[in-house]
Amino acid sequence: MLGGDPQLSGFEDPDEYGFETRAIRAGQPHDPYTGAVVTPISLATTFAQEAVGQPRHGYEYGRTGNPTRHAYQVCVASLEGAQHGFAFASGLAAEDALLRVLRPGDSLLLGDDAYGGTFRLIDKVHGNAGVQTAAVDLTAPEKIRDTWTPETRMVWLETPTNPLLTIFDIEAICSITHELGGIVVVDNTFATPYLQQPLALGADAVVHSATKYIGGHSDVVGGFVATNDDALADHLVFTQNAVGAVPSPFDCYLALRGTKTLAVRMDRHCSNAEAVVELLAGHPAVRSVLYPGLDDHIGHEIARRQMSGFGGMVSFRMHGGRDAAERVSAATKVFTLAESLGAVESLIEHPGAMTHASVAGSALEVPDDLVRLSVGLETTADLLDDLAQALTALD
Ligand code: P1T
Repeated sequence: MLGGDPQLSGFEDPDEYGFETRAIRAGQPHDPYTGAVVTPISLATTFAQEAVGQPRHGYEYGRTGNPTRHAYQVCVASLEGAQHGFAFASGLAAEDALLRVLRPGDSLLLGDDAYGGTFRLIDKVHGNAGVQTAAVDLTAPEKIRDTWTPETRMVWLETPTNPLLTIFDIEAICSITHELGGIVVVDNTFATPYLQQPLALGADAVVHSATKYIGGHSDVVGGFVATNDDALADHLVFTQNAVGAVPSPFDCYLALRGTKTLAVRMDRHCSNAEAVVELLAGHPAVRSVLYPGLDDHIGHEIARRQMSGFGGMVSFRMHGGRDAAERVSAATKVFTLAESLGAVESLIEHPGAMTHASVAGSALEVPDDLVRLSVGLETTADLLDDLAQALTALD
């Protein structure tokens, strides 16, 4: 197998090993000449051929295939329990590659809370190409039947969703969608494969913004698709090469490096988020806290079933409306006011004005008293003190 030759790696069958071992070893053979334990950044854009049309090790041109990208693809595919993995230049590029299976006249059902850029891509780019979209409240999976038309091909969802942290029941949604003859795509960015593996629950494809927890350090933009569907994999191989939205070898190296520590980072993201939730839930300025780990979260039981932890993302609504939400977002010192999520440093933002401005006026519009936190890996007490002082500063 390319990039995973067992003789070179001493790592015969990655699937036998646990998550953390695969994150560190899958697809990453030791260098056959030096024994180097780190996959090199392979910069060559072209590869010498044995004879006309006969590449030596399967590589011919850097857009089509690259050894660093291959190692990263094998590794993250293994973590998602997938036979096939494809890296893209951004999360949206990965999404675009998947959406290109749809033809003009086809229809897509979209969970009614999702990243603003995803909605913009589906609505403005694929919408202009003739794909219809209907937003559906997937907390009631039976609504898929009510909204389904003969043109519907795909259900697309995030869980937990961005930014409302809604939980959708992947297994129930897949079972209804498959019965109706469609496919299900799950954006697993918030949960990561460490906390949730949608393919094992019936999803046909998983998509990631690797810019977030997979990269984990706010220094690489990337996207990923994992699937066990051979026809979808053929479409993705074709699209990755034909459209060319591939990540650079350096980007692949950074994302692969981040992946090695995904498990330990997620454990701390989860425990820091739980501490933050406890502080917010008892604060008089806070109207409600949105976190699937809370007993009274409407999706709590489903989250317990389909996730092994509740994640590092926390949203909350303020009693003081938009003004209070904007003021608290601008008043923290350890939490940085910025878009994005999933990295070592804690971030705070106002989704209505920032990440989700493009859903204003749509079925996906978010409340304007909402604040979103990406809880990072700093000292827990520093995070709590920082939020407490920002909330107190409102008085
Ligand atoms: O930014 P990019 O790598 O292209 O990924 C897009 C994307 C896809 N899916 C989800 C769930 C996302 O959250 C994102 C990007 N989100 C942000 C930048 C944000 O701050 O929410």
